[in-house]
Amino acid sequence: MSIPQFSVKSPSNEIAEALDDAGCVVITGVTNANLRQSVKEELAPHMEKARVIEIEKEDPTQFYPGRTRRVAGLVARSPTITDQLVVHPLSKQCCETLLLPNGEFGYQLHITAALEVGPGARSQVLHREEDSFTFFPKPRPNLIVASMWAISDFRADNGATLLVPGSHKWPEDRIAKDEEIVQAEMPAGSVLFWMGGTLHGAGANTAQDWRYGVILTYSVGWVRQEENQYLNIPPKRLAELSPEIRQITGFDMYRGLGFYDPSVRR
Ligand SMILES: O=C(O)CCC(=O)C(=O)O
Repeated sequence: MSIPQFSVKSPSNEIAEALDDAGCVVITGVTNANLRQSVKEELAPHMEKARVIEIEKEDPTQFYPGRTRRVAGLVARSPTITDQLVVHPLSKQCCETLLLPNGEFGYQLHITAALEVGPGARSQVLHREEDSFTFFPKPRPNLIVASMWAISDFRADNGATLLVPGSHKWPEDRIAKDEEIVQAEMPAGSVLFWMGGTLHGAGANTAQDWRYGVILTYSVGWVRQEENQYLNIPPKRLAELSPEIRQITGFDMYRGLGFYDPSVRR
């Protein structure tokens, strides 16, 4: 099975249907060079400080491979990502189609991170975004939609994401064969969506350039978010957010979940 490919002009309901069916889709031509440059500039001071484990010192059992860099807390750190990617119409369409049936009162931002894969990095172990929700037997209900925004080109040799299309519908005991693993090669400006149940991981980088992506994942509004937005978004930044962003980052109630007393928080 391959990854269905679309352009930004394709009808978004067809994109969401293909995502449901194959568990992953690539859409090209979604962001322009100015937006990508703004993302890089806003995150550069944080990326420079991010710890990179040298290959010689890396532990092969670690989830994050050596020679990779990761910066979270993107709502606090990047206005461009917050305003233009977090609530992008394509993401909203995919979440509305695939998450709202399992949580009609809304969905929320689950993880934000900028991910760079450097020359020499090994591939990451294949995993599912929904692996924290062990309560549900596999295949689990749709709980998460994930996106990876290509800030650089994603090529087979520089660590483009590995995916196993269709694996979001697999039973517990099915293991991916090598020939079932494909790579999401896509030019800068594209976005890859995949389902929380789809096996995936960063590819190995055998090239000379760093692969740069921004991962934004979304979950149904009644589960705990993987990234703690209440700590990663300081009050000063929270006060700047639009009602829509505030809601999607999880600061509004989901029915009775998450109620608070405004007189306590100053
Ligand atoms: O970097 C990638 O392509 C995938 C990253 C990923 O799945 C993760 O870090 O959880």
